[in-house]
Amino acid sequence: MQASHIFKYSYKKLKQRLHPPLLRFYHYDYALFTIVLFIKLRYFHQNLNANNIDMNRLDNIIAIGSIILASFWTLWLHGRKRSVALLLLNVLLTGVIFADLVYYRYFQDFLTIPVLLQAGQVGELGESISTLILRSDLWLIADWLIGLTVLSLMMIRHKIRHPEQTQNSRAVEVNGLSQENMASRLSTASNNSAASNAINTKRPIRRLLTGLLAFAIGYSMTMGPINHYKRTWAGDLFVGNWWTLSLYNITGLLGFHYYDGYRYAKEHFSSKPSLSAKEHEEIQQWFRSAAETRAMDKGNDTFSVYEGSNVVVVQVEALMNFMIGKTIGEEEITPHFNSLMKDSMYFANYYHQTGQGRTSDADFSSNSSLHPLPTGSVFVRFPNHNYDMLPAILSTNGYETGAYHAYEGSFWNRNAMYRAMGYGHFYSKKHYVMDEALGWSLGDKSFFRQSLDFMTEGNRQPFYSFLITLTSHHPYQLPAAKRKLNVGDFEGTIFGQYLESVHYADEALGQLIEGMKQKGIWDNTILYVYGDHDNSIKDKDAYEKFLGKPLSELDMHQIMNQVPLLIHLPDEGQAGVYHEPAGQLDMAPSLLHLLGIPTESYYMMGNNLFGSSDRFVALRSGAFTDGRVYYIPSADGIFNNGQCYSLDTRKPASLEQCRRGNEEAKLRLSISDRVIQYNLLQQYR
Ligand code: GP9
Ligand code: MN
Repeated sequence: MQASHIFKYSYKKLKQRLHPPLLRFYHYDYALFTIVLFIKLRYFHQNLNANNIDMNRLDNIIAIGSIILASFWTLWLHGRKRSVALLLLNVLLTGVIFADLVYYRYFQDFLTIPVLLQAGQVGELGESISTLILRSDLWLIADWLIGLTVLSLMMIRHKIRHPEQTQNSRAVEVNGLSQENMASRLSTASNNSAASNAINTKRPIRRLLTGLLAFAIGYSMTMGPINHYKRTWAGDLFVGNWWTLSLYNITGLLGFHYYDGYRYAKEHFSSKPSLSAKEHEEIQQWFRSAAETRAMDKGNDTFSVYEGSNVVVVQVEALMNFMIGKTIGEEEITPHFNSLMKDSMYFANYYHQTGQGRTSDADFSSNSSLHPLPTGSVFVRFPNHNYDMLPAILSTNGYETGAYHAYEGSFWNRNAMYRAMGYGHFYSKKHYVMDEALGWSLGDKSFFRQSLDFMTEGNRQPFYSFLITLTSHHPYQLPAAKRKLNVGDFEGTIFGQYLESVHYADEALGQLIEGMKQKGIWDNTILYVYGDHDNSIKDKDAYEKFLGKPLSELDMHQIMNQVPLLIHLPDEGQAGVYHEPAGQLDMAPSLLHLLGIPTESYYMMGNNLFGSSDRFVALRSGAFTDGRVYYIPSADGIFNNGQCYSLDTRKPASLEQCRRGNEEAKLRLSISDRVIQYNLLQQYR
């Protein structure tokens, strides 16, 4: 007898047994499915070993709600069809849970649609897959094993009890009778009560209502607690900081996947008005003229002077410009940076151009020479769109490329984004030995030492290494043993702690330079060091006290938006202080210029710091400077409500002097936004 017939028969038998007098609930299979999936989600959670993430009562409710949301539609199906649908759904969801678990063990991240669409990201698991699957994972399919055993036992028992039916079934198969005939024979064996149940459960309206009711219950169980979290402590989580784990902490695993699907659909399929031919032309024209300007710079004597040099970029967490070269008491805050300045190019008016994506925005802008987005982070929202990225360009020019950051690889979606950016390697927290636990993760000193070992391993040169430090991260609390700066009156304040953290990061930078010299790469490496963004301390009094003078609106705005940039060239060429405005978008075209890699075919918006054209720096807020004026927009975004300053007098100037610059800043920001959101480079290249 065929297994399907046995299944059909056993199903009816089971239903008869479970039916009166015990319960009058027709959906045992549905209840069983929900319980089993819930247990699997709990198993998944326990296996994450994710610090600080508990599954409390509300999270359990969300988990059950999200299972119901995945399965409510099966209640629209009748009897056996429903059971089969639930079985298939069980297999599918178990597959999702298992895939996430394995992926998490490697990347400390969950699978998302962009990751699945990105070739290679999952493939990276290849070699280590066997170490990522544990024997205990068999628990995830324990229900399948039990189910199969029960079914087999039923088949055997049926064969023993009804050998004649088995014979009949063979005869039927031989005679070619349809399965429906077989089913009707078996159903004659059912009793009247089962038949009446079948009539009941066949009622379509009743099934429709049951399904809808389940949907409503599932939706409330899922969204009720999530909305509660959003109202209380997780307000911004769905807007700004999109970190997979923090989202999971709120939504649970299935909820996370629903959200990922919703987010992907919203970004990619929601009807954005399509761009007109005129808009396309305007955008392309802008890039053409920027490329022509850069092409002229090829005649400058700095072009290609450092061809083939290694490049080490250090993006220092929250390193601001206002305390560079300054002392507190008699002590310099950044003695190593200050001493390196003597042999380097120091850009005294360099701006961070970040938005909500903070560190990830600084990284994105510097490497792509495009502006970050007005909301969220490009790393998370559009990791798979096309950009002209410095690591990818350098790797096609024969460079070994690596990103180095001793924190969770999933933070800011770095695992996915760094692959998309064309890095050959991403060294994240799991690659480092935690021999200097400090703040969020590994201290910068050990981070630099180990990163240097990684990048010089095997002597594969030239290399491009992008390092992101972390110790000087908000709230800047160093343990007493690491605090070496006497911050005087600032002792015990967050501003004082910030100075101490920067002092530590500066010492680490000094050790990196020493390490580079010891490894013999100092003389053939361009070192490019800058701060990622401000320190989030907006207390004007603290800055006035530190700098010993009253600060105007213009002073304060520049303080909060300027980060230092230092470029050390292999032969100490071009050393000096540069006052022209510059910004993070300028990194890629400037480095490519020094390396002699033409940039005309690239869609880049930044200045070439080695070019001769006028500078223009637009900040994400819409503020801008061209070195002559500085415009600070008002919160309402209305041009006339903003303030135009003259940088000569440092006094307010007439708005007219800022009007054209304001239009240019808005144009650049909107061109950049459209390039990113519409994936324009895919069309233009
Ligand atoms: C952590 C680092 C810090 O990985 O990116 O991010 P931030 O909070 O500065 O954006
Ligand atoms: Mn940062």
